Amino acid sequence: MTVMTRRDLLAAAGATVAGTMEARAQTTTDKTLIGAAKPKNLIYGAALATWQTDRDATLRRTFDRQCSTVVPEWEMKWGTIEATRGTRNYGAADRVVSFGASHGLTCRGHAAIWHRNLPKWVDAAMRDEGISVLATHISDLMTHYKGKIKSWDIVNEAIEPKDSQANSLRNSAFLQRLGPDYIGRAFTLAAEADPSIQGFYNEYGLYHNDSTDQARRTAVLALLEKLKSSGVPIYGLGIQGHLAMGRPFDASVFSTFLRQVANLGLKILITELDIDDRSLTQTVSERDRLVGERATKFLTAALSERAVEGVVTWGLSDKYSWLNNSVYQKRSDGTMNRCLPYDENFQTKPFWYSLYYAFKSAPLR
Ligand code: 9MR
Repeated sequence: MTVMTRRDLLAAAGATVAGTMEARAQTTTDKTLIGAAKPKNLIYGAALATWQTDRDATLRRTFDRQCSTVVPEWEMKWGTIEATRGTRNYGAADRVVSFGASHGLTCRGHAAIWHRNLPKWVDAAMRDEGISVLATHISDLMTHYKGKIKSWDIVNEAIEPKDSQANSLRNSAFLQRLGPDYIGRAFTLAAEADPSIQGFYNEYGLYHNDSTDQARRTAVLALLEKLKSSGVPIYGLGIQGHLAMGRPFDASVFSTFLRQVANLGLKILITELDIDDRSLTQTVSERDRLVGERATKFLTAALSERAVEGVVTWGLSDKYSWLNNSVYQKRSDGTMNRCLPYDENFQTKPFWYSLYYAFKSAPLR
């Protein structure tokens, strides 16, 4: 008969406790989005605004548990940082970076050059001084976050086929004042200020199977090809992923596009995923089911492409989505747009499970 010593008993008890704790930790980790994404070397994150995390402990906790990445919704835009020329205010943007750091989250930069949220003075300044206006902004931004932010949306939404300009470039103040080369120059200026960044071209309207998105896919591919062949230091394409239930989606069309981008030697990130359910008139649970189904189709196609490095949703909870916080975007029946993985009470929805199982079944990177 084996007699257990007091030490054996303690060791056995310790092992059991440790084992239970480990099992619990594994279950906890496993049942989170980042717990599903990380073993595949994928990232999962979401956008936030400081006014949201300042007031909402549940939101903070959800970021803490579910994400590896955080993106500022408005804090890093030019209009926030330099509303008045020469007075650069990084206060709010820095708070997003430190929120990330204190919760173990990496911050992505969004967005250096965008035609919206552009301070009024920039247009006239570019007219008079040209590219140096962009150079000052980009190099200050990259230098300020050197060593803190690696993944950057350098140019956002520069394509708009409806503007009828050469190569479908958006008829923005940048195009008008600086000409078409401003896009490549922006990437070069960013890399000069911080050679270690991953510079993304970020764009919406690349996923629906209709002529509008087809025109944008064609134009974006042509732009990316040109940037690559001219040796511009671009790391990847950010595909925003503002999907609409009222528009058609075809996984094979989307997969072909992803492959074409990957073949240029670019990485891809889904940067702003949400699913607008304004066109759906069914019950809430049926709407959620349909949104979840669309998410699964989209995510399965996206994550099957190994150049895709992960997914960022444009928020976590419907409560704070831009689709519920702008009069222009609200559903006409007055109910919440159920566009994100969590509802307004932070209950998970089918969309959450679509993300979870898409990560689980994604090939290893
Ligand atoms: O969600 C953002 C909203 O809170 C801002 O008011 C708006 C203007 O700055 O930008 C929204 O985010 C946009 C993102 O920066 C670029 N792609 C489209 C997003 C939704 O409009």
